Amino acid sequence: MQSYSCVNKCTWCDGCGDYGIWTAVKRALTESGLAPWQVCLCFDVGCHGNGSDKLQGYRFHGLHGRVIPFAAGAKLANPKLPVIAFGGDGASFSEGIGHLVHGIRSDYPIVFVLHNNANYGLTLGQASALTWQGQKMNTAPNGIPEHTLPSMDFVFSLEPTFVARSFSGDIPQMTEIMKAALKHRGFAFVDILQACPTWNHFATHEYFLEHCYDVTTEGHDTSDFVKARAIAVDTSKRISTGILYQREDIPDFYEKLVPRQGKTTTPVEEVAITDVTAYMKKLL
Ligand SMILES: Cc1ncc(C[n+]2csc(CCOP(=O)(O)OP(=O)(O)O)c2C)c(N)n1
Repeated sequence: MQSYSCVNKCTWCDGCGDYGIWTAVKRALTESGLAPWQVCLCFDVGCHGNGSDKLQGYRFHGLHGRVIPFAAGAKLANPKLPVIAFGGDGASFSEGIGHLVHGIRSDYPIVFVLHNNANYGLTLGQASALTWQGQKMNTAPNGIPEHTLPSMDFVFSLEPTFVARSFSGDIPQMTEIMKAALKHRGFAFVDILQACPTWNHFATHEYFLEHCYDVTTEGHDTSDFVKARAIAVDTSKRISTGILYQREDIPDFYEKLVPRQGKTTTPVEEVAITDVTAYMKKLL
């Protein structure tokens, strides 16, 4: 099969978690039997977004905070196409938080991979909504006064159908999660806790190694919403990773669209040149 490898060199900092995530994405796509011409990869603006030209595939690098709308648009136009959207925590929980809300509640059938380095990396380490309260960051030398946004509680409040978490140092686990997310019926929220050795000196690679545990080793039931939410939210002593919650029994957004019922073609296949002259004449 054609490879996802690309001649362009990565420009991320040494030790950046983006290397691990980028590797897992390529592995997951390859192991899913998908060639680069069979996928659509959508990137937000940020350090992670600079990976958009470091792998093969149909790729789209859009505006900051807007990756979910354009990924969802691509998917709804061509539902046969696997679509992955990549976004940073800065973009996804501030500029683009409205899109995240509606992406989850609408259950658009796409995979969303959160590059969660708990800061605005590309613009040199400002605090994001997910930076731990009190951490000294660029433009916040005394620590930010706001409390940290409880991202997982927020995601669960939107009644998601797939929630998973991993960390950028665990390539095998990220690969398996992404493969499962690609098969998921609706919106798959994949939170990757990402090492950022340049700007994030609190949630480091070593910290994740010490605190993360795989829920499959404890027989976690992924259909248990209450338990999944509880172990996703409480990271005070240890951090649960793996697929935390999944349900496959409800139709996704596209499947629920009344005008699409019974159609065997996709919207892109229905695009045709239409002569509107008669219609325009009627209007004038
Ligand atoms: C609407 C808008 N706001 C702000 C910016 C400036 N900007 C570009 S990248 C970036 C930081 C991105 O941080 P994050 O989304 O967390 O991704 P990371 O770089 O950490 O991967 C910012 C603030 C922009 N380009 N557009």
